Amino acid sequence: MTPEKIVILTGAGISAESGLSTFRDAGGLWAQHRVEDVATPEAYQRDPTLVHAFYNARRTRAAEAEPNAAHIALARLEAKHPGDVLIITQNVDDLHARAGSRNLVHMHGRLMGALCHACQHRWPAPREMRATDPCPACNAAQTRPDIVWFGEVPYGAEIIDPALSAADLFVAIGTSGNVYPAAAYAQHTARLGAHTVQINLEAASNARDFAESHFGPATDVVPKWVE
Ligand code: BV8
Repeated sequence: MTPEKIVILTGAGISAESGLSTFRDAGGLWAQHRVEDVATPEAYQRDPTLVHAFYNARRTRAAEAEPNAAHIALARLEAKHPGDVLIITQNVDDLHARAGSRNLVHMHGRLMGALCHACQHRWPAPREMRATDPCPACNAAQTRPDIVWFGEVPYGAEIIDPALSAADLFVAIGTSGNVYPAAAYAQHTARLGAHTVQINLEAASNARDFAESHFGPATDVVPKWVE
């Protein structure tokens, strides 16, 4: 029998019970900061100090957070079906990796990475990053977090696109379905014949693209779904 190919898309909701803020829930990050001020390349050009303050604070909180039962259950699923499970995360924390997931794409980048805006060299982020930190490769003082901001091209298309095309099962966990291209993956895989499942607190914006829904906290629902 051909093993089932499973693609899992995760969003901020899976890390909420690890203590990390979501974006669009009441009191979420976008209620406290304007996207245009902190999460666009234009914001970085205009006020790099403000942008770094936003990401430095989130990096500190992410470093102090621990993977929860949902991250751990997904790592267990991958261990049970090696080579057949891909996790695509929109999250910039490192909780999936710390839970043990290996077949993992950080499509919106990583808080724990630094990127040179001038030469694209990458290196591990210091806890407190500044634009004036010199690039280890070209010495430019245009250091930024390795994050995909609005208007930039998400990472990992060379892995994501073939995996979506081959998926038998597509599962979205803890994502509101508002940010593209990730929000289009459910419709895309459904049209190609995959079974689509959402696991969330409430119906996502793209709820009509899912054949099956499970509503509840990720730490409760995901381990049960994996078993
Ligand atoms: C691009 C930085 C071109 C990282 C982020 C098509 C139509 C319309 C617009 C567009 C379009 N295509 C592109 C766009 C423009 C734009 C976009 O989507 N705009 C939207 C807002 C209209 N997209 C882009 O600019 C993207 N780039 O498209 O390039 C391209 C593409 C492909 C090929 C060539 C060219 C770049 C997007 C990058 C966005 N970066 N932020 C950071 O600072 O972290 S977005 C931000 O939103 C985060 O990255 C986050 O991951 C992402 C998604 O949010 P969610 O994870 O879903 O979080 P949210 O708070 O919304 O929802 C949480 C959910 O969890 C809720 O449903 C809640 O109920 C649930 N929940 C809460 N607690 C729990 C829970 N569930 C379970 N258990 C719980 N305990």
